Parts: sequence; structure tokens; C-alpha cells
Amino acid sequence: MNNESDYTPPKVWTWDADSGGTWASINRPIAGATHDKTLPVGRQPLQLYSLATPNGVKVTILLEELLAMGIEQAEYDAHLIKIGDGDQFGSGFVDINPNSKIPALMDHSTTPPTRVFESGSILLYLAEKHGAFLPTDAAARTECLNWLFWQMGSAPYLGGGFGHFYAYAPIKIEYCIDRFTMETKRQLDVLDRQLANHAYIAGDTYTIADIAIWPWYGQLVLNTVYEAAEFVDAGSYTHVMAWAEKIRERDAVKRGYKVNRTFGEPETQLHERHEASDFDTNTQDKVG
Ligand SMILES: N[C@@H](CCC(=O)N[C@@H](CS)C(=O)NCC(=O)O)C(=O)O
Repeated sequence: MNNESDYTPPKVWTWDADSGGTWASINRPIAGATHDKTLPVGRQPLQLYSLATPNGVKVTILLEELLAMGIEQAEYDAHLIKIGDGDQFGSGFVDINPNSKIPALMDHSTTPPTRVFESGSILLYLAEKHGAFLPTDAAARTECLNWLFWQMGSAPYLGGGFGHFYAYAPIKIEYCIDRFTMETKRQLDVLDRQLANHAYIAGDTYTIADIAIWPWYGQLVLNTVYEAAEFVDAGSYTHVMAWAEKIRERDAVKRGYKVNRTFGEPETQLHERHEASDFDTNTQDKVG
């Protein structure tokens, strides 16, 4: 490994807005809104403001799963938030999520409407509200939440660490790629050992733990994030791979995957979803 570096940290860090990398134009060291913008509100009980990144896809998969069970109260409008254009810093969005990150949800079926941010909180809110994908037995519920919170704590090493330095950073830094590949592979091994003895992450049933974990770790091994499956030797995690393939086959997962998606094949892109028929009529291969 090359240990050379000509960088010495200054006494006090200052913001260099041109530090480079794929997301340099939206990264800032301060919170809050940069501009006034009212968010659109559709006619459905739930208003989702999102983008089809792994964190966004968690919520659209759960909503499609709830709808597939016949739960009409899970009907939603999914509005597109273009994070590359800075939509997450508009005043209306910041009112819902002061952390300026997708996904963000407003539940208009409550008085007053309830704001929900952080994907884990949104999954828990919706699962509790509709009594689905979260076991009611105390021990099984705790095991499901163990894995939900595991995902919330672990995925930043995969996304912000591994994904950033492997796919997005302006230079390939061996130290950073080594450090986060090591941790990502350790996490895949945690999942592989759990899935060796369980059909789903938290036991015998499909829960919000699977819905939280699949968009990150399932997509990593299926090579639909970061194009890194070969690099992390995804095929060696046989139980994770089998689980990821099984979940990919679910109709609700196939639908949720397309919502607020602005990249990939045109037939996989449904920029906004306002009703179920949008999947038949409004994907980019039909309207683009
Ligand atoms: N812990 C948050 C993370 C959300 C997150 O990082 N969202 C990213 C997209 S995956 C985002 O909105 N980034 C925009 C930005 O950082 O300005 C969650 O799970 O909801």
C-alpha cells in the first residue's frame, strides 16, 4: 500500500466547496433550507417525497407490499426529490425532514398530518399502523427490530464508506477502499451466517427487517448498486444470494423498485407514482 500523503490537517477545518467527487455539489457542512419551495400534495392518504436509492426503495417496497395485502390506507403519492439538484434543501422538504435526506413521509390520514423521517422510522411507523410485516409476539418483534436497527447502523459503512470510496470518490484511495471493503464483507458474512439457518433475516417470516436490508445488501450481491458484486466476491455469500434472489421475485418488490427511479432501463423508471395504474401507463418506456 502507498503510505505517501502530502496532506496535513489544518488547526481548524474550513469548507472547500470544490472538494470533488460525484456528490460534491450538494454536500454542505450546514443544515437548513437553501430556498423556499412548497411541496406538492396529492390525493392519497400518504405523501412520500423520495428517490429510488436503497433508502428510498425500502419505503416503496413496504407500501407496495401493504397494498398487495389489500390495505387501502397504504395508498400513496410518491413525489420525486432530485437530490442531485438539491430538492432536499427546499423549505417544504426541510419542514418534514430537518436532516434533508430522502425518504420523507407525511401521513395525511391523521389530524394534524404526521411527519415521518429516517427510513427505519418510516418502516416501523407503517408496519405498526397497518399491523403487518412486524411480528406481534414480543420475542419475534424484538428480533425483527434487532435487524432493522442493525441495518440502520451498518449500511452507512456500505453506502457512505464502501460505496463512496469505491464508486464515487474522485480518486481511488487504497486505504479507504480496504477499510470499508473489510467491513462490508464482514457485514455480508454476518447476514450469510444468519440466513444459513433462517428463511428470512429475522426468522421464518418476511418482515420489515428484510425490507430494510434487501435494498442495500441484496442489491449489492445482485450487482444493482456500485457494480461491485465481483469485487466483494458476492457469489461466495451463498445464503445472502439465495435470499436476495427470492426477494427480488416478489411482485411488490418489483413494483417498489421502480418508484421514483430516474436511472436504469426506461421500463424500470416510474418517476412519480400517484395510483396503481401508473405502473402500466407511466414508466419511462411509455412516456419518455
Ligand atoms: N439514515 C437515513 C439516510 C438517508 C440518506 O442518506 N438519504 C440520501 C439518499 S440515499 C440522501 O437523501 N442524500 C442527500 C444528501 O445527502 O444531501 C435514512 O435511512 O433515511
